[in-house]
Amino acid sequence: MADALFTEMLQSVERAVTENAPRAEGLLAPVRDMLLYSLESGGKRVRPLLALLFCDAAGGDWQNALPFACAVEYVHTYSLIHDDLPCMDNDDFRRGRPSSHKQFGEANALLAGDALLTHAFYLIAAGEGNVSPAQRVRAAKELSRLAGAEGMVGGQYIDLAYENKEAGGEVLFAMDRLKTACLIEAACVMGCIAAGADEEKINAARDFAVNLGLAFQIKDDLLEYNDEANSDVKNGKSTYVSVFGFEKAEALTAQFTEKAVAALGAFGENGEALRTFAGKLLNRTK
Ligand code: GRG
Repeated sequence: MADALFTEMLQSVERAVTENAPRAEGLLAPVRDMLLYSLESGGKRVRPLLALLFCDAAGGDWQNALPFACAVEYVHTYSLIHDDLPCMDNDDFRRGRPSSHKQFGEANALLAGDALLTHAFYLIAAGEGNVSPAQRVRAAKELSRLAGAEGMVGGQYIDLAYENKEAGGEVLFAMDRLKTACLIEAACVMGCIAAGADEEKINAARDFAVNLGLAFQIKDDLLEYNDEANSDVKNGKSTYVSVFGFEKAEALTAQFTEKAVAALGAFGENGEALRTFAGKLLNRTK
């Protein structure tokens, strides 16, 4: 049941991510190619799926949340392109292919990220779907705050500040609350906004997202632990595995997932697909 819903949502996200890309033509056609190179390279689409699942759980028509879902995926894609740049994590590969700057040059990769970030807000303002102007404004407010200096960008700042400097558990949690969980929070909350959910459900979605975000990051560290291309090791970064050890990190990811699932009580039976999805993220292999 839930699997059929995930498949349908995923197909819609894949279509919408491509259809909503800027229509750059003529002299600008290479710009569109550059954006699609990163948008269509096999990301898991975790954030857009969360937006759609929360819209559904809050009683909305999830198709209405597609522009918001794409907006979050565009911000996510921009963050990965910029994160891979030589001045940041300096990664030559992303999802098994040359990273954007390796394929198109550094200046173009910078522009590709800028274009995706900007276009995300275009989609929220102008996108299709039966969503009111007030809902669009609220969504833009959430995404700009959670992706910005007090959110994901702030988390990236802490990440860079701790390169070649040991970070303890407290710093890791504070950093990933911002770097990873904030964008997940934006996705969950924007899905609720698209459904016209009340504040109780929006707060429950935040609670879910903060815990799921930390579980997701710890799981990411666990998966990268045995990966030779792992840039955390190369860049001298502390991870949950280096700070807590593999087994404790595994226990932590399960505990945070449990807390996330507990927050879904506010959605009653409608939270079932989200519960299944959280379990899939906990047991993912990539
Ligand atoms: C450059 C402002 C700026 C921020 C960068 C996203 C990010 C912040 C850094 C990338 C490195 C990293 C490990 C970030 C934590 C979030 C995370 C686990 C990203 C990977 O997300 P997935 O697994 O990626 O959803 P896919 O490839 O599936 O889309």
